[in-house]
Amino acid sequence: MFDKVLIANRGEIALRIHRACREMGIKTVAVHSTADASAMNVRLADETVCIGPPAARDSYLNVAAILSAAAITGADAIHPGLGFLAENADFAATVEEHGFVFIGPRPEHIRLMGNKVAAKEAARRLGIPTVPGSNGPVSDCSEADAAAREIGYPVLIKASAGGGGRGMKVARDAAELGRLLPLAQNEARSFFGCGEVYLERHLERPRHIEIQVLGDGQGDIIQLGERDCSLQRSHQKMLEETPSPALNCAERERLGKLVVAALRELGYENAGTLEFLYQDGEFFFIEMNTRLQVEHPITEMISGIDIVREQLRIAAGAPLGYRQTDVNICGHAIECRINAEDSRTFKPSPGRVTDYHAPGGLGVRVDSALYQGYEVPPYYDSLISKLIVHGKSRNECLMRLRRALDEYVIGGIETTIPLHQRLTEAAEFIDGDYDVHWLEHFTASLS
Ligand code: MV4
Repeated sequence: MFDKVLIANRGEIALRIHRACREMGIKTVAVHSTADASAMNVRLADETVCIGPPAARDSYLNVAAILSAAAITGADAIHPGLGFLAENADFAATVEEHGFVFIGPRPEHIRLMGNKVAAKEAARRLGIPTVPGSNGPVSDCSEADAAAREIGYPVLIKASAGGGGRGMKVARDAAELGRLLPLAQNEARSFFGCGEVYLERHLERPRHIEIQVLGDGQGDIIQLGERDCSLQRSHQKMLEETPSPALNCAERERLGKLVVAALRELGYENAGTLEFLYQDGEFFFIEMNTRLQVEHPITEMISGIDIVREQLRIAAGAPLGYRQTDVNICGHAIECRINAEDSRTFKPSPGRVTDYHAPGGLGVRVDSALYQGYEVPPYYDSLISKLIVHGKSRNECLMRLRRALDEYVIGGIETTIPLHQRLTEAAEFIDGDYDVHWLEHFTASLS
């Protein structure tokens, strides 16, 4: 096992990775910007290196500074966490070229899944159902309209280099497609540095279902069940749950088997998540994330498997700690993402945390780097805490979640806790009856 790991991230996820390392007897190096000098993950780390000023491009995205910090401290491996450099194939390759282990998938798999057209093509080849679409990029209006007539209107224009919903456009007929195609190409070029776009049939009321996998790189793959991430606002997830209230056992088993067979053939290594749209009993692959995800704790709660520990073991060349038959899914788990934002306007609310009391008790987990007196910096995303609750049934989980939200005190800044409290009282959420658009309407109806 590694002696020392450099954690190239910040906030709650850096602390999450530190905790896994500490439990395994691995020393940690925290790299941080000047804005994060007093962060909890920095305080707890064995060694710390300041890698630059607050702006992420000068610190958390500064590859030369991160590699220097790894060399100076004698780290064996680098965990990229999520966001920042986690899905940058060139970074993964550079880390390895400098003699450090990259704790994540191989660069070629990161690169493959980073291009959404190539990812869909690979999925199709591996027997995973995808959304009917143009099967490749479209470059001009006549080519696009021909593809759209095959697919059937309405169609969705997506960027090949995109993901996460940025720059998507719905076209309901040929005229609208002709108008939106050049716009989408220009936006894709300016957002992602690549103007390539493709078309998909537009699913009107899908749910977002994703499945967590772990691979050893030798063809051994396990899946840890699905997460329902349909509750999003402006393409930001707010609450995730597992199992999905929408799936039955047969559908769940079909999806799990499909995914394991495909990734076995790919020889996938480390943690990954396949994203699907689910509508009318059908799954359609849209993207794969080649990294640890924010919402990984709900899967840990129902499986009892420490996903970050498995990532470290796999990267160190150990076999998977579990076979598929060892994976026992138990109960229900929900995660609320708590942001430093006004719960009505969603305006960021950085500043000093004057009072802090985290909830506890049976089935309650808080993944957060907050503490009383901490100053939430204004430079990064506003996720400050994840409240994760586990129960034997969905109903027990919901009751426990309401109780834990009521106990949680974060004073001095605005947070989205009040929104989560209202959400847990909404009939549609209680009934599990929601699609990817529902939360948008719900939050609009409150203000
Ligand atoms: C779609 C879709 C409907 N039809 N693709 C948005 C984020 C990106 N990962 C995929 N997204 C969507 N793709 C087809 N063919 C609807 C969405 C979508 C969505 C998906 C997941 C979660 C929230 C969403 C909110 C709006 C739209």
